[in-house]
Amino acid sequence: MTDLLHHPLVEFTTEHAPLQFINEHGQRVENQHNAEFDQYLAHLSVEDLKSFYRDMMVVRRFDVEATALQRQGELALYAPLLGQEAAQVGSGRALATTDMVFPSYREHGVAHTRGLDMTKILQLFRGVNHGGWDSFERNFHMYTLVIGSHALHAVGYAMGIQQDAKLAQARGGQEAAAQAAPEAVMVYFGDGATSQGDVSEALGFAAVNNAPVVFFCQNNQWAISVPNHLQFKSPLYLRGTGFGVPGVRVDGNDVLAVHAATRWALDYARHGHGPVFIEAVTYRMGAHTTSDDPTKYRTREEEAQWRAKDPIDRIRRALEDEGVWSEADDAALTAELEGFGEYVRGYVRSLEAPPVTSMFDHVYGSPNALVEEDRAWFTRYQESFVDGEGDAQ
Ligand SMILES: Cc1ncc(C[n+]2csc(CCOP(=O)(O)OP(=O)(O)O)c2C)c(N)n1
Repeated sequence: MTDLLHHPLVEFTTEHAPLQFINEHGQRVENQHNAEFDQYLAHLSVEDLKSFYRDMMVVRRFDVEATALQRQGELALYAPLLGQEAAQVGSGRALATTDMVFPSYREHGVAHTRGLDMTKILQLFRGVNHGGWDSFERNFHMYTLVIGSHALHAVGYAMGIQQDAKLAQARGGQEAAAQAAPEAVMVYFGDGATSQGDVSEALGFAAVNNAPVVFFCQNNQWAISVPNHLQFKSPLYLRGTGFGVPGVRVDGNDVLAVHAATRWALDYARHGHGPVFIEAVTYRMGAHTTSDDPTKYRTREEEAQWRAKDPIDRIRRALEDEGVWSEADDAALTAELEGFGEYVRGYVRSLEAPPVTSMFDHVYGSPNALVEEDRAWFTRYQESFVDGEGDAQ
């Protein structure tokens, strides 16, 4: 009889082995699987590799600072990305500036690769506004806190790109359309999001419309306290195949493997072949958010196992082994990180709370009588506090 109480973790059999270029000891890996993806790393110079490491270190420093700021009461909440730096930097650095990104709420590293000042994100976590950046300035959409919903937004946007290309062709002829750089969309979500109907609906729509969208799933093993084995029984990278969307599983702690797979997928999507699903196998080393206590649901052994696969140690070891990382590089990076940490702390502490009635300002794009009524009521309510605590200004 089947043991219904036994839920094995999805196993990494050879068949399901993730794409890898650098193993957890920092050693180069060569096999048939990665040989197919080699061409997507050919453009990288030693300086590029060093900058991958540098980006990951900056992102981690940001994470450490933001977590500490939350503990000091400067932020209401923070969602750490500790451990997911390679998944985010490797994939983010594969994007073209013209591509559009739909992140969820943990994509601080991707924001950094887009050239967005990650610190701006902390406006949201301090609670002074709903975002703090312009989605179109860096083609990096607002964070989405409703799990999986933005997969649908991403597909809609990708279909819009297709329609724009058709229009351009109709207006300017074949030549003009061919000259425009083909754009793609990337949507980031976690393993937990794959349990939402929205993600399945998005996959179906993207597939039949051949939409230029890459579904990038960071499988960090946990959806808050719910582990992988309580969410699915078949490897996640195969999730798209039933919809006709090819999938690739990549070692999410290997920045080069992530980079190669994402470049391939974006190329595939932007050249009219349709969507791709990438599963980056990684681990959330920190808490889900600063409100969560992972000691309640996961073991110290599991954490130690993954700590040994730290994505930053791995690339650092590879750079050292190749003799391209010097003491001078180290000194320069340390100084840069110190300055950056100071900047993050100063920026957050300088953020002022807006007037509470500002929450009514952007409900609609044009004046709305009902919203104005609500604003007037709320203002009267605030003024009813005699101790001045409810200052509506
Ligand atoms: C539609 C919806 N349902 C539930 C929640 C509550 N919630 C917030 S985060 C989360 C887990 C998400 O896990 P995962 O998709 O794996 O992403 P991760 O946080 O691990 O990056 C849940 C259930 C939500 N925000 N939205």
